[in-house]
Amino acid sequence: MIVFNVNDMTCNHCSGAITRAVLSVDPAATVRIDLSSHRVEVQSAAVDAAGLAAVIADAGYTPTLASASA
Ligand SMILES: [Cu+2]
Repeated sequence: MIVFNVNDMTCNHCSGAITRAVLSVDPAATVRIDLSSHRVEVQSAAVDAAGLAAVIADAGYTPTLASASA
C-alpha cells in the first residue's frame, strides 16, 4: 500500500478528482481517502509511488509520500 498526504485535498470534489486520476492509470487500483486527515491510500499492482504521485500532481494536487509498502 502507498500512502500520501495531500494537504490541498479539502472536499469531496478533490477526493473524487484524485480517485479518478489514480483509476485512469490503474483501473484495478483500490483508493481509500480520509478527507479529515488529508490521507490517500492506494493499493496498485500496476503503478509505483512515483507514478501515482505524478498523476495526483497532474490532477492539480500536491501529494507527499507518507509510506510505501508492498
Ligand atoms: Cu475540493
